[in-house]
Amino acid sequence: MTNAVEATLVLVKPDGVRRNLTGEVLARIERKGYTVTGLKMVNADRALLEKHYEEHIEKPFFGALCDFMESGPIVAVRVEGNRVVEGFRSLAGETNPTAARPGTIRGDFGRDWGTVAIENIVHGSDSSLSAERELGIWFAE
Ligand code: RTP
Ligand code: MG
Repeated sequence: MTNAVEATLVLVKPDGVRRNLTGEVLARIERKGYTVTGLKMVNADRALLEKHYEEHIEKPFFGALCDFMESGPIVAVRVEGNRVVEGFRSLAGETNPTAARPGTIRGDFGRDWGTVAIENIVHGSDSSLSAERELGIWFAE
């Protein structure tokens, strides 16, 4: 497991794009030694989000999460590197910006507004299987 070159999906969510943090996120990814191998700006619709967040469809925050993710453009990034799935989750920090440690993207930049859907700047795939599935959704031909 120490040598496993893989790809992950990173999303700069609408709050990150609105706050001009796209470059900051990309810089942290590149400084860590990962390689950006795909990049696009997307206006997500509900159908795309239902595929992406299929594990959350029954959750009480799902509607608010979709409203948030549809509130502006998203920057979708394909990132490659050794153990990058785990590595990017570590760069991102915990889901809730209050709990996320300083030095992580969410810890440094995430604002805890107490909204139903947590606004936390970035998404990162949570396993290499999820990454393959999600890259197929966001980077479909
Ligand atoms: P992500 O999928 O975006 O990388 O974040 P994650 O794995 O850390 O968190 P996940 O549990 O997959 O939740 C997906 C996104 O939904 C919003 N959320 N709100 N109010 C809440 O309890 C709540 N829980 C999740 C966040 O935007 C979270 O990143
Ligand atoms: Mg997740």
